[in-house]
Amino acid sequence: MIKGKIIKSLGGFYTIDAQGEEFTARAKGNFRHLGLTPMVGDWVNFRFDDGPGQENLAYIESVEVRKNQLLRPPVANIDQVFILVPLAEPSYNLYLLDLLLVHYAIEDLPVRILFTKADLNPEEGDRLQALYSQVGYPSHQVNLKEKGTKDFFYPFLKGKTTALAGVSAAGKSTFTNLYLEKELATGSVSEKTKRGRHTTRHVELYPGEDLYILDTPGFSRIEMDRLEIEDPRDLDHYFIEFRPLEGKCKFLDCQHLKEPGCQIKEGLAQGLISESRYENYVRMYEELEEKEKKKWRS
Ligand SMILES: Nc1nc2c(ncn2[C@@H]2O[C@H](COP(=O)(O)OP(=O)(O)OP(=O)(O)O)[C@@H](O)[C@H]2O)c(=O)[nH]1
Ligand SMILES: [Mg+2]
Ligand SMILES: [Zn+2]
Repeated sequence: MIKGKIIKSLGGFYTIDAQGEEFTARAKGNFRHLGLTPMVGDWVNFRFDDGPGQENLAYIESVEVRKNQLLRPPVANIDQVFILVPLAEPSYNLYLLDLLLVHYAIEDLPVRILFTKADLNPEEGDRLQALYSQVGYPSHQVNLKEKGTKDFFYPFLKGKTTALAGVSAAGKSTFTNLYLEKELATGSVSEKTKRGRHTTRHVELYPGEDLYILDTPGFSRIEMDRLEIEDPRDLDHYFIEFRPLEGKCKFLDCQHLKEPGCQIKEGLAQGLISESRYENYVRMYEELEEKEKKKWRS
């Protein structure tokens, strides 16, 4: 039996990276009635079918227990997420960034923020890197086309499986390409809109030197249903800079909106909490409330 990692899944065929080589495999029928479908990111054990004419096809015999499992995109065993936020072309959207940060806080995944295309907008790069570092996220501004970028990020990637997230044209495939031998397709915003689609169209895990990177298609819509929160009152916990103030407001059930004696609003007044982060908290809170109301109406 050989152990490897599924890096691609297409029409019932799995591509497995093992011992520096790629193998194509099918899953044994017995998985289906166990309700278990192998997925990208799974560590699996497989063997070759030695029947006549089957020499090159492998069979997955077992799937190892998953450390975690994401739904969108469907992938297992992610160690960390890099959120790529373009500083220009297209211009950034901090609401979307804060939404993603809540999403990954719920998933309990470590996040690093890369403000890309810093060469096109260095002033905003400085401001946003400082803002999100103060919130508590490791943040960088980077020109992905600059020599040195590869070596700079390598220590953060080594030994890990890293998922990339971000809108179309954020630079996810450009970043992935730094660590691969083969070259992935990349494209400018205008090329993308002309063709009306994203350059990357499927989810694939790429093996590099002691690392895996998940390149994903960018999303262009802000999807509130991405948030797996039922009760808007749980939202504050996922704004990580609010956590030290948890339980310190005058009212125990303070939602930090209009209540007196609110420590979050106090922090805002003192400049400890950023205005855009607070505004996005309120906007998310209201959208969650709206979602809840709709649920009761239907
Ligand atoms: N000037 C500049 N251009 C960059 C930088 N990073 C990426 N680009 C360019 O931005 C364009 C989009 O990059 P991609 O890597 O295709 O973006 P993507 O996130 O993979 O996009 P999708 O596959 O559509 O989700 C390409 O033309 C890149 O060459 C950067 O730091 N500076
Ligand atoms: Mg891409
Ligand atoms: Zn409060």
